[in-house]
Amino acid sequence: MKSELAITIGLFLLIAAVPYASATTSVSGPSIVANESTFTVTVGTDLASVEAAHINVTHPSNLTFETLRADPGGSFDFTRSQTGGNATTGWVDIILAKSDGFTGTPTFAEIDFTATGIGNCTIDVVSSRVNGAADGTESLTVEVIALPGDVNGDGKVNYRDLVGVIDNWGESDTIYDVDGSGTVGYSDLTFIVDHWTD
Ligand SMILES: [Ca+2]
Ligand SMILES: [Ca+2]
Repeated sequence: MKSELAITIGLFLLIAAVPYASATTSVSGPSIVANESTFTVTVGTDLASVEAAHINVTHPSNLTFETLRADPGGSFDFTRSQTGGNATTGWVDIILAKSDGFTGTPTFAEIDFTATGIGNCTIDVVSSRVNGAADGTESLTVEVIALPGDVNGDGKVNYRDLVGVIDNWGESDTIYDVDGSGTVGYSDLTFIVDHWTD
């Protein structure tokens, strides 16, 4: 029994110590969008060789699903997809395959959403199986704001919003970090100028 235990522990340590190739299915897109606007997120993988994939993505109800372009790069021979959901959550399911495999890092899908409610919302790769094995997954959090650059919430983007950025320079407050870079700084000034309303 002792030797069996030693073998078991030894095997466990060996498996734990051996590095394995890990891949991640990711979803990327804008970090901040204006309410009522339509934007695109991209679902991809960093795996360099894909024969078959099955990806399931969910989104909250304050994002309205618009269109799905599965395999936008034409990397696969076989593509099917379905969408569905209920009052609180929608989902997109995609399957892809190629008889002789695809070498490269394919884009699995592009999905268009329209923002229909203010606040943070998360687009989640719930599951991804690539070449028959579970892939790592990531999610994307999008902040839906009433009007991009309107940091004081008066419905206009103007000098007063520039003052808000200047007065909170170097902070990480998401209200004044209008470009979502993580800090309040110069790029927020140019973001406001680019979204100027009066
Ligand atoms: Ca304003
Ligand atoms: Ca910023």
